[in-house]
Amino acid sequence: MRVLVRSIPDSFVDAVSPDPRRINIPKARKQHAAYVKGLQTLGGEVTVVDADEAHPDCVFVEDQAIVLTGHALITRAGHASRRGEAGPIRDALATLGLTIHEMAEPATLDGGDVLRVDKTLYVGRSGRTNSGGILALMQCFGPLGFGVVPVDVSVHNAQGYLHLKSMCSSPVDGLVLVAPDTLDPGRFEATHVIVVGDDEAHACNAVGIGRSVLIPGGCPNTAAALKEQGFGVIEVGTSEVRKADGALSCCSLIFS
Ligand code: CIR
Repeated sequence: MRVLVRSIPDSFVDAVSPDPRRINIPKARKQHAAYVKGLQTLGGEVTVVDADEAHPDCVFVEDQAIVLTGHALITRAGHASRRGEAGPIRDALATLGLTIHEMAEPATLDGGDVLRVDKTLYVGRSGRTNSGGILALMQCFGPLGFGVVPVDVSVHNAQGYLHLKSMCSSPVDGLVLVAPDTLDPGRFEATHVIVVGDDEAHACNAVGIGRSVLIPGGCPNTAAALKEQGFGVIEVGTSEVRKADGALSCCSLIFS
């Protein structure tokens, strides 16, 4: 699997956050390095894009592109301060051989609102992703065989969930993780659907390769549930990205 990540700038302390808390930059970089190492351990071939001091949130590359079956849809981020992050991501993806597609104003979409489960793309209609962004997603990936299913995330935005994938993720094929009291887990057709515990809600956002998953450290019940269902588990610290409303999936684009 290919993995694209971006380094953390010193300006990460100024990342967009509804609840600004002091980010420890050396600790954030250490956690990021462990994340990258975890994905390499699982066989990921990692490309690192340089940090951009002018864009404090640039580590969150997931929001900048949807990458599937050799095609990359470069998004137009929902938060204006993040729109300048896209150029180097587009260039890196083009260099890796992907066919590039783009969306135009007034469309907005954050990759954190797009959950792929097999050939279905669930897309959150959120404070970041609008109808134009959803239409652009349909126009790009519909002809490539994907169904697009909008999900209203606005009510969950009010609960503090920024994106659709703040509440759920599908770190590897056949597995969906869901935060408690959010989405109906029954709506996802996957062999393994796990609703994580109340005190581990943030473990609903995970990444993985093959049959192994990276989850936030300190979530023993989620780790046990995954292991019980046959998945390998690597725990990584997420305290610093969480201060910026981020999670594990936000920090990479993973594609074959
Ligand atoms: C933002 O507000 O845009 C960033 N501080 C957090 C983005 C997190 N991205 C993601 O969940 N995909």
